[in-house]
Amino acid sequence: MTAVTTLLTAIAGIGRDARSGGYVRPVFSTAERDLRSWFLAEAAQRGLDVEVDRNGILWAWWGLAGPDAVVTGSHLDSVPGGGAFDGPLGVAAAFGAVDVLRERGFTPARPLAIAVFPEEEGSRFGVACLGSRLLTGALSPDAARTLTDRDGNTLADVFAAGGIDPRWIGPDPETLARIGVFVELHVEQGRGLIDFARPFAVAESILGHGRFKVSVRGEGNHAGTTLMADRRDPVVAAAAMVGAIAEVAGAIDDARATVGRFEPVPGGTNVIASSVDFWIDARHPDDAVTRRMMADIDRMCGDIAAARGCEAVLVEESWSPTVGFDPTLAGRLGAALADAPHLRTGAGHDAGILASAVPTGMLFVRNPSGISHSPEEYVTDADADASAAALADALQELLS
Ligand code: HGY
Ligand code: MN
Ligand code: MN
Repeated sequence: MTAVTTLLTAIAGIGRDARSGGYVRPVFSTAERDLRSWFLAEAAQRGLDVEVDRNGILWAWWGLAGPDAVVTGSHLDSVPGGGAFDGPLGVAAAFGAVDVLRERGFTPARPLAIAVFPEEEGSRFGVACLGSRLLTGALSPDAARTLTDRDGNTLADVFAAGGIDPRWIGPDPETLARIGVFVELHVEQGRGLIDFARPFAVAESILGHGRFKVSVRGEGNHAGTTLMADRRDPVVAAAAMVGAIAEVAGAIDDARATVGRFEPVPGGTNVIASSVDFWIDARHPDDAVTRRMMADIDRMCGDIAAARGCEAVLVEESWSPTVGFDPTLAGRLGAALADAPHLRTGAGHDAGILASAVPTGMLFVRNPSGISHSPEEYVTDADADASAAALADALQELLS
């Protein structure tokens, strides 16, 4: 068996970003395509038959691709400056679990597949879990094809360059029908397992989350010849909005609202910007609360903009409702992993999208830093290597 840490070490150099100290692995970038090649090589080494489906999802099959399959896996793309484990740990542990099951002499009673879903982070095209949304029909192919990245490349062009014909992306009921159950292993992205002092947990639910783009328009001008009183500076308006957004969310129990991307145009030191785009990631366990919070934020941005001679437009880019995982499956996973606590998570996953179509569960692996979407994200070698056996225990329960 190849240790999970060995598998992760083999890809540790791919997509490293000196500026953030983390990883930059956008879908179909050189880095993510190198990771896809790594996946194909590891699958081939295990005699797994690999398919790439119409949406760019990779499937490595142990046994004939067929109905009622047990599917595991995760994603290989990252957020900008992401950690080493968010996504790849679930893929590496899946290969490790296949090795463990084979060493146990176990023969699955039904097909097993390891899946890799593209653009889980939505970091290139703005829609989280894009691949699983296309597969399940949660995202229209026409809408997907016109999405663009920061450089203006359309998803259609990027997928075509990655070998995926954009004419055929979209709902794939035949592929979906093959999935009997999906179980994703993932690094825990909070402090839950630190507080429980346990290595693994079973997921209970995923917090609903929405992504929204705010475009603030003012008047571009010269930084030296324009008096302060004569300005309609969209950066000043947007900065006031960002502070107010944090206060609105801070006043609502369990709500989160984050602005992590803020782009003045044209972005010159001696230039008053003409416009600013920034994005809001908003989350709460109750979708209605998130909707109300965003309505309040929309009104507040409009008022702040008007008070400064600017205009603000807020549009929704991505929405994932709160998901409660299948309790029967969660019970089976819990039985397979002795005394693993059940955890709610604030992080989104493809498992959350697939849950609308098939029984879905997740396993979390302890992250001693409690930090994620950062180079600080961490899993000990012992827990990473043990995650293969933990996933194998869960899969064996489902494959028997
Ligand atoms: O954003 C999230 O919650 C996930 O990491 N994609
Ligand atoms: Mn993530
Ligand atoms: Mn992830």
